[in-house]
Amino acid sequence: MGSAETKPIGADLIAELDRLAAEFGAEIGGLATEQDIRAAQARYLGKKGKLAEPMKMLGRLPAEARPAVGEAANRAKNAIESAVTARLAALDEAELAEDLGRVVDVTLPGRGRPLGTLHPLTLVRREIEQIFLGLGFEVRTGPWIETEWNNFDALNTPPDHPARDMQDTFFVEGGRILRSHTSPVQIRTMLAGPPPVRIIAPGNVFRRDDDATHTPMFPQMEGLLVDKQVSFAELKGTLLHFVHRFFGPGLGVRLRPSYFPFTEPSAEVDAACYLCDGGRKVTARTCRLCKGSGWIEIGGAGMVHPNVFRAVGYDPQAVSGFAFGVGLSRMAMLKYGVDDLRSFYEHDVRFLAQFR
Ligand code: 2NM
Repeated sequence: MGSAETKPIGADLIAELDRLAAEFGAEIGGLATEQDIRAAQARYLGKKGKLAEPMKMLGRLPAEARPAVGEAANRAKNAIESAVTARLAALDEAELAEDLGRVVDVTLPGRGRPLGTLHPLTLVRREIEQIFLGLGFEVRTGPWIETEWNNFDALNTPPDHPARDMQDTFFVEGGRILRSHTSPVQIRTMLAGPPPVRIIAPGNVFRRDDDATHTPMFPQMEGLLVDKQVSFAELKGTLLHFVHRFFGPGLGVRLRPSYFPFTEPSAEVDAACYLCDGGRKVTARTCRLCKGSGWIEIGGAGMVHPNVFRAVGYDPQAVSGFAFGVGLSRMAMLKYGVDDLRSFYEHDVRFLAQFR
């Protein structure tokens, strides 16, 4: 009969198993992802995979044929599994090699870490503090929430004064108010000890104003000097020194008669416009800063009213003193050429970064 009858039982199965292992080996070389490799593995070794049928037939063989076929089955399974492991390892290596081969330019500059800046109002406050510290003044601060007495009564400001109206001042619980100027710091300082007094009081103050040129909170700086025989000339000399240090040497200071309840006489303080110097540098008529007047209002000042001294227990016959106040936002606008007050409170970093 034919040669097939002389072949040992199971030889066809062994050949089929070896053929499947070889077929898998050829297929896996073309697979490039772990997902594809696992899918191929399942197509051969899975429950309904290509090796399932020969394995089923193994069980039906006579006992003496099983060892050889079983060995072939194990050989095929092992071959497929090692091919999977080897192919996955090769893919890993290729990926690593690609990463290592990528060019890294170690000479590129590092990514910058943006630095913060001091707020322009802080810069102006510190600069003015330094000027007055140089004249022997001390820096004093006090609370924002004040008594009406410290903010008004002690400052010769009568109960019917319009500043004491709800329209102008913030009233808070317990009969207290938000201070409308830093003068209560001067009152506290005088109450705390005898003359001489040389202080400046920087800090935020509050008024019921909110429009293009007024914010309900704004920073102020007031000054007070009390001693024997303090004169108006010393007030003007102090303001002149301050303006020269802050805006530039040689600029004039002009005092215009005015009225404050807590000083007598009182004055509005103008500095000569530092852009046109009172019209001497460019045509005063065209100066954008002072609008051609040649002068810029920077604050108020005066000789401390005797009633203020009486309120704090100082003898107005024995001592005299001067006081002044400036708005720090106005000083910052003039110094840095800022044209809109609201820039100081919007916290736009493009604005703030210009003051580093
Ligand atoms: C100003 C203008 C004029 C002032 C007066 C006092 C005190 F407490 F001594 F009476 N402190 N500050 C004063 C005087 C403030 O600001 C425009």
